[in-house]
Amino acid sequence: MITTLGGGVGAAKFLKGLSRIPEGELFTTIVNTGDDIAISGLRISPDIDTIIYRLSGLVDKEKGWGIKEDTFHGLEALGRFGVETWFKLGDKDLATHIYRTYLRNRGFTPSEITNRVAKAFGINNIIIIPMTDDEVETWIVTDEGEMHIQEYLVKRGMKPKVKGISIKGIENARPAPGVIQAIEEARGVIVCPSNPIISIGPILQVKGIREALKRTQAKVIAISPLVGGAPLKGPADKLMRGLGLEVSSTQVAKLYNDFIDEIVIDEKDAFEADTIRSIGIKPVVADTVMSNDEKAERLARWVLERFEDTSI
Ligand code: FO1
Repeated sequence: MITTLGGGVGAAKFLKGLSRIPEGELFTTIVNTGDDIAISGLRISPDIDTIIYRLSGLVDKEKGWGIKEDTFHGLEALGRFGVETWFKLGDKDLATHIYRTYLRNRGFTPSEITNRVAKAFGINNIIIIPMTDDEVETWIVTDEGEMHIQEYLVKRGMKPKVKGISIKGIENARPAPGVIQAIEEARGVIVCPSNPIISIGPILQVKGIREALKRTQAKVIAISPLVGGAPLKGPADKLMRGLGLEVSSTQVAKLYNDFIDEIVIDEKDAFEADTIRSIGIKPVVADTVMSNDEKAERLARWVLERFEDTSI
């Protein structure tokens, strides 16, 4: 079994690549839930939904999230009541949030709900597990005050200056059933090309996950989300800079230093290889830009081959 960790668009693209390998084995993916938010009484799990929509072929590829050709009549109608409509929930997407909220209200856990939603979207070769069943929310501390990650990303368009990050509820978050086992029993572990601060960061802070990654016998390979020293999408650079970190794949390697064996860096960042090697991590260089499903599959195959390579 191969186990992956990730959240959001980069992870979803890579997992789509993995899922296209016909002779592929079973994959488990542990997904960030720090981006979850309640809007108009509905529970939204953006990273889980982004992965499910991408794997099922229904994602809006242009945006990278949401369902393709969705309409927004429900949201418009909600606007009439004066509720906030900055978070663009499409009509088909709304059905997922209504179903998730309905099951939550009936006592189902996030992992049980994720399993049902994934099945309903026809996903059966990848097991998707939320990092925790406990409620966790990532908040960003900015020069304009503290705000939910979605407010920072979507409502404020990443404009406020980042000063820190606060993951609410993380001290008490326990790994969801199957998470630790998936890491311990894996043949290989892949850290997807996701934001190291807000996507992978919260997963690593759930009790016992980082320790399991250090303990596992499996080779752990991370894929840097940076290309040419910048993220393809999203706020990784703003967050890293705001936390006083350098924006580079070397820095990503340093953040994972205690549990990864190798890091895949993009061709454009090949010059960082020597520095990465000097901190004790093996750098491997590839074209990491997944501009279509074929390229995602090529990268996924290439990463899987790295598990057969035993050279240092
Ligand atoms: N991202 C936006 O930039 N604008 C939106 O209005 C928006 C709505 C939205 C609704 C459902 C969903 O699952 C994701 C949505 N996203 C939106 C994406 C989301 O903010 C981020 O991609 C992730 O949270 C970061 O991984």
